[in-house]
Amino acid sequence: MPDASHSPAPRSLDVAIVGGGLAGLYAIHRLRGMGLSVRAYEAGSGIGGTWFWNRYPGARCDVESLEYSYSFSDELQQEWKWPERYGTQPEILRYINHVADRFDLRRDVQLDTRIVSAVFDDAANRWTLKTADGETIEARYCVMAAGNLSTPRVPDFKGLGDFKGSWYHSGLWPHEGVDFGGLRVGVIGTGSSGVQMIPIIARQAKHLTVFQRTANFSLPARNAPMDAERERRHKAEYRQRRIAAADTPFAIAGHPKPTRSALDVADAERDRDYEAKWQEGGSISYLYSYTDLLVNKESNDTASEFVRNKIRATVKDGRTAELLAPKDHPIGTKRLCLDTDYYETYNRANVALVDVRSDPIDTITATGLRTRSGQAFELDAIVFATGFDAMTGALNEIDIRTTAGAVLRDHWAGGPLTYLGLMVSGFPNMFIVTGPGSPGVKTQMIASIEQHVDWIANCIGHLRSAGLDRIEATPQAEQGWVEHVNAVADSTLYPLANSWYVGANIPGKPRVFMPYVGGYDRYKRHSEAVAANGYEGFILGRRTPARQDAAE
Ligand code: N01
Repeated sequence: MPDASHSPAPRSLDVAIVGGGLAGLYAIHRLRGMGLSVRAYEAGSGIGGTWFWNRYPGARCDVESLEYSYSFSDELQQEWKWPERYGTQPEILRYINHVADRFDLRRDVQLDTRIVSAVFDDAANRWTLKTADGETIEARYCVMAAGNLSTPRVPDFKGLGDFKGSWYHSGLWPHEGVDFGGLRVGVIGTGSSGVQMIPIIARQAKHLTVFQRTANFSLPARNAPMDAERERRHKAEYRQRRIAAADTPFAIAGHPKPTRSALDVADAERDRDYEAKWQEGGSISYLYSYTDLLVNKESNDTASEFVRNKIRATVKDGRTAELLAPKDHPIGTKRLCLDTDYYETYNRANVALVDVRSDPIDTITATGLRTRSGQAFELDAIVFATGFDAMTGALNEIDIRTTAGAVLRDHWAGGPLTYLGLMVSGFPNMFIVTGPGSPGVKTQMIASIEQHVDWIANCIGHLRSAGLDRIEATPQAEQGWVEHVNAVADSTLYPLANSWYVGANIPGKPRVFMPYVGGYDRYKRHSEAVAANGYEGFILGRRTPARQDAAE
């Protein structure tokens, strides 16, 4: 009989993967294909990460479906049919589940399992992970694929516990959906999530009040059913298009590189250019109108003012239009939203916009909320579209440390430090997929995920073939990369915005520019050159005696 007083021996893996979203699933596929034992641990009760959690009304990707998909299998990209120009959340989740089945990934995903700690034993050269349920996992390498926007944040308003109605966060949406019919609803937040859900909730609710702290630029998505001819042409050129995409800053093909400054063009011609992009829909094409929209404030002003004028022309109430017209940041420096009828929604009789910049929300009451000046709003339901503890939240939630005394939360206390967004000095054999310092969130995310996972897989393959089992970023390389990431950001207009890119949405979070905005193409070339040059900036070694390795 088994002895119940003994807990089972820890599972022993080559690679433990944290997260079962797009990154974790591709990591399983790629690393398992090298003959490694891998397993992904996913907190949700289903795979899909972002697309599993963010089920709010109107949730869809704002990168076109034919681009926002895996490229690693030509059969997969040829056979999958996207019904619309932009994928809805249910459609993308269906796609992810199809990929998991098609490549037999599920057997290496453990659902409903939250990793709470990861400790690297310096002498044994192994990671030990613990789950919230007390399970222990040991692994030579750890791949953090926990997502950049996976730690939902509800602001610290007083009184939320007293609220008698229902409340929701965009990133923790009930699976059964929410019926807002006949209700007085308040939406707090006007980022990408708020902008997508507001038009739909407005159509369902008796009354909708939008509480806006910062007006955001939004462009029309111009979503439509997939055009059969367009799909056929795209699929016929898929491989070439993926190669072309890898040579662009956003990892998205099909947008001719601009050649002129916005200031080199006469006003009327510039307006015609912006109008054409406005009609075409999509954010990349608009930001690609001229070479310097993200680096020259004067050029950017022309693009920002064009959109402000569109808002003024759309929203009938002048005061509401001015409130909706962003003036505190250049267009594109906060994540540019894409919408369907967002500004038009404010012409509805049942929709009101409240400026909570000048009069912030103070208290959630039993029957609604109250602002600092004492203005009260009666609400039956509150939706927090208030964002995430971006880029660092998911990893800081895990107690990551080493027996040599390094603690990730301490190492990152002044802001995240990484080398290439892939590794952290002092934390050997721990890789991050699209972490801080990576271009991931500023690109077609799946392209960056595939590039990072391929880099990690090649790195582990290199270690194995060289008889090595340990890799660590040097503090000097990490410092150099962080300085470079900041210098690149400082050469652009991005730092002018209070965005989640700098952690501005989280009170007390150190203000550090986190994504690498030098472009996917530049990053890919650089990170691959680092590997080709013998992993410059990393220390590679061997810790495990050959005998022990053979026994594993
Ligand atoms: O979150 P956000 P999100 N009082 O942080 C406001 C991706 N995404 O979930 O700007 C009042 O952008 C906050 O105001 P401010 C995409 O990368 C993609 O919308 O901080 N308001 C802001 O308006 C995106 O960027 C897709 O002043 C408060 C809003 O809440 C990222 O996810 C769709 C507040 C938060 O906006 C995050 O988007 C959805 C307070 N105390 C998301 N605290 C697509 O692909 C915060 N706010 C389409």
